[in-house]
Amino acid sequence: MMFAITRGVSPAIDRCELTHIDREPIDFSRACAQHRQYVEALRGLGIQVLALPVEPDLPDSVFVEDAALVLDECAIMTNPGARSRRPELESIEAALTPYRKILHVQAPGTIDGGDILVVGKTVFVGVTTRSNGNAIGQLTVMLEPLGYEVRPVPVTGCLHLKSGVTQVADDTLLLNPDWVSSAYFPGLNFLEVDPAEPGAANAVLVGGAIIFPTAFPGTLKILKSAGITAVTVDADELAKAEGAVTCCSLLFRHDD
Ligand code: CIR
Repeated sequence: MMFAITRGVSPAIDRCELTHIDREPIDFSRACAQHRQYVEALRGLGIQVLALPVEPDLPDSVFVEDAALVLDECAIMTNPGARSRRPELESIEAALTPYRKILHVQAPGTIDGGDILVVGKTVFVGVTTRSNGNAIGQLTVMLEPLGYEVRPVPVTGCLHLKSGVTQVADDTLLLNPDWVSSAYFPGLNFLEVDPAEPGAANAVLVGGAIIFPTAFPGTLKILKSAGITAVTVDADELAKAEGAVTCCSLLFRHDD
C-alpha cells in the first residue's frame, strides 16, 4: 500500500521563504483549495493519505517533502537549509516513526528533501543554497551499506534539484536543461520541458501516472505524446511560495 504524508497550508504562508522569485500576495483560501485538490488527486491514484494537523506558525510547513527522505529501508530526517523550516521536522518524524527506522542528518550538514531524487538504487542530491557537501557525505555513509549510490548534482537558477528534474516514468526524467544538466544522469531517458515553461520539470510519479500542474500545457502535451498519463491539478497559488507538486507529499510504501 502506498502512503502519503501531507499537511494543510499554514495561514502564515505569506511569510514563506523565497529564494528565486519575488514576493506576491498569496490568496490563502485559494491555496487551501488547491491543496485539497492535490490531496484528492493522491487519493484518486489509490494513495492512503496521512494528513497532519496544520502548523499555524510554520509558514512553509505545507511543503512536507523537505523534512525527510523515505526509502524502503529507513527514513532520514533532513536538516533543512533554511533555519525557519527546522521546527517542521518534529511532527514529520513522529508520523514516520511507526513505519520506518529513523536516521538524522546532523549540522553542519544541511539538506532539503526537494534536493533528493531517488531513481532505483541511485540517490541524486542537488548542490544548492539549501543542501551542502557535508550532508551529502553523511547520506553516503548511511546509504552505501544499504546498496545505494549517492551522487551530487550541480543545480543553477532554481531552488531545488527537483525544481529542475523529476522522474515521470520507469527510466525517464523530465528536465529543464537550463537548471540541471542531463549529463549527471547516465543511462536514463529524458523529456525536456517546453522552453516557455521553465518551472514545469516538477511532477509527482505515483505508480503508472503523474500528478502535474495545469499551468504548463506545453509540457503536458510533450508528456502525453510520450505516453505518460497525467492527472492535472491547479498549483499556481502554492507556486507563489516557490513550491511545486512534489513538495506537498512524502510518499512511501508500507505493507502490513
Ligand atoms: C522554501 O523556500 O523552502 C519554500 N518556500 C518552498 C519549498 C518548496 N519545496 C520543495 O520544492 N521541495
